[in-house]
Amino acid sequence: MRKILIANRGEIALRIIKTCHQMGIETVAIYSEADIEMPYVKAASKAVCVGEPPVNKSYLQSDKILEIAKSEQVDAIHPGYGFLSENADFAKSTKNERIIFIGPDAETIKLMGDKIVSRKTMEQAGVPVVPGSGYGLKSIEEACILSAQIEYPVMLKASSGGGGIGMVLCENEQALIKSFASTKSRALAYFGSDEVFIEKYIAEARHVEVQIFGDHEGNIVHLFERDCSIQRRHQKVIEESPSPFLSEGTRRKIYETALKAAKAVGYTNAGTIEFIVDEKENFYFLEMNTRLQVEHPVTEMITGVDLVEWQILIAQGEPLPMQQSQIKSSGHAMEFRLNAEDPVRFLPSPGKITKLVWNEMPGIRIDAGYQEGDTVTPYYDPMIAKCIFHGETRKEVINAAEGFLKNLQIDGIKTNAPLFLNILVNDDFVKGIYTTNFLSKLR
Ligand code: MV4
Repeated sequence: MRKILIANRGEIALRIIKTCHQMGIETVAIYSEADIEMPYVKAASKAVCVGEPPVNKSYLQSDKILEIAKSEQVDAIHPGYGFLSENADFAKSTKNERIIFIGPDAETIKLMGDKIVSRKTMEQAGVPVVPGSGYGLKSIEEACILSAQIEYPVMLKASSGGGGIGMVLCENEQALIKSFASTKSRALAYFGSDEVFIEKYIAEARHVEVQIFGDHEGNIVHLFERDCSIQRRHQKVIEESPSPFLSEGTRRKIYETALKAAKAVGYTNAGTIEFIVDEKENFYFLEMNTRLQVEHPVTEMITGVDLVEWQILIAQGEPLPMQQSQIKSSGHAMEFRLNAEDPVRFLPSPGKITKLVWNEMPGIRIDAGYQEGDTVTPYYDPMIAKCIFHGETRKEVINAAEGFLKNLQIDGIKTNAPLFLNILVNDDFVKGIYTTNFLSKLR
């Protein structure tokens, strides 16, 4: 490849540009009118304005982005995460223009985007799924009968949802009846389909995901797991690898299962298989993310692999650069998503970053989308940087993170750094004892 268009913004656009330039590949950035001063725009070989600030007028304008890709004569488009990254139609129209979409093929994106179809596909492949309806519910009566069989609590999920959007926890029949119609109409408004299904709710669980890669010769490898149980309202806050909770036996089994899942669909490029793990270490497939994820640096820190480089090599038809036995996990890594947000009310806090100073040190990686003097606008995700720490042990990583965050200077905007410092001194967190409910209970 000679030239790649990055259909994204902020830290991930900058992250992709860095690898492209290391590989001698030219880059074309796109930017909205609100992003003209952003570091990634300056870092790219060339930048083209894609429209007005709102995402519907800029980063989601697939036709306009394709037009830019064609007129700039790029060989490929890297979609990053969010925006068009899991849009099967976009992947397909890119291919129709004979431009490479850096990701899996459109059919796989579509299959995994339908949570009922992906569940069924995995079940047939012998991958454990959570007990549930397994098909779209026709009526509230059907939902009640099945939920009584499965036993409450249950989760009502939109088949076209994902990532926590369009799902409701129902503790009993009354709650299910109350949520049924509103969940359906919300799903229709958000995703264009009102299909919903139910699953037994796995309580006090861990959210563990396995990074996998597939090439066009049918080889699949895993790059270990990430524990993403520390979330608030389905927004991940901290991710780490290895998971402090999994036993070696379960860990081996979860990798094998992830490989089985990826092989079942002939997966190519980077993907993540999400599992929910209960107290007894039973694990179940939840969904597959067909993109590079926000938390990919955790995997890069423990393996030394450049995931974006692998994505580009595979997209241009090369085999996986390493066999499974050559991929090693070393030490421990933890990522903190630094957001422009009010630490008390958890609401976005846009504004001008008047000061942004941190201490560079070995074992610390900062993937920032902004520099001192930049403005965080209200149009996009409020994440300003990812702080990733790597060390020999989990304890070492926790100490490094605490030292770093105490000395981090940010003025002009509020951030969630105080929340991180709270978490880092929490006994249960330090012991590695936490579930998806951790933040809702933290005081
Ligand atoms: C679940 C679950 C428990 N049981 N499904 C959230 C993200 C999406 N990928 C799937 N998610 C979940 N699905 C069943 N059947 C738990 C989660 C979940 C979660 C739920 C509530 C609060 C925080 C959570 C964090 C991670 C996963």
